Amino acid sequence: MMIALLLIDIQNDFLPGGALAVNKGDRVIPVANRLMPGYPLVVATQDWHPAAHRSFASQHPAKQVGDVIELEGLTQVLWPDHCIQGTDGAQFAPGLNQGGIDHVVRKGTDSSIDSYSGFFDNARRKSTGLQDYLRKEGVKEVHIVGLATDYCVKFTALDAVGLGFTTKVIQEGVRGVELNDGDCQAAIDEMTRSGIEIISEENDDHRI
Ligand code: VGL
Ligand code: ZN
Repeated sequence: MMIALLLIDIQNDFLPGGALAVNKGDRVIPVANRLMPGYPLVVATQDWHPAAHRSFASQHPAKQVGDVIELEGLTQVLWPDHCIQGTDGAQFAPGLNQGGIDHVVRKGTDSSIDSYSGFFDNARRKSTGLQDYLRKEGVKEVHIVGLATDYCVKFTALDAVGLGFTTKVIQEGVRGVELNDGDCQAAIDEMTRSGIEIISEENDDHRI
């Protein structure tokens, strides 16, 4: 049975010192590196925004980071400029074993809409190609690590389970933004309610 490991947005801007730093975000790197050799297929997503992406507070003069606006009819949190295409902040973490990645999916490339999920933009208007790739490879189950628990990990996992993939999130391998207290726990609860299993690295027993 084909299981893929999904590495979500393990990029410099989400690490300590980065533009949209996730607290202890760097802790997911050794977990990802340990897990990778155990999977037949490893897919990494990369947040990959144009410089004038509409999710950036800098594009809305009267607004600040953390403010919430309406964008394309959707609720949108405004972020610091991050993961701009081609910049150092958008590169994968240097400590990540990039030689172990089989396929990269870029998202957030349309300046008018955000894309938290690795599968679709937030309005589900366009797909990134991740689903087609996984189907082509015969993947039935995905295991997820990366950043951030309460945004891109959550929305990728919810889409994966909704698309019919058995979906597990490896708890030591994820860290969240926690814009508001409790956001990460709420994300874990929502994923669990949706049929996603939260497992620990040591119980990840599928290994080939
Ligand atoms: C992310 C906020 C904005 C993430 C990406 O990777 O979780 N969060 N862009
Ligand atoms: Zn982003």
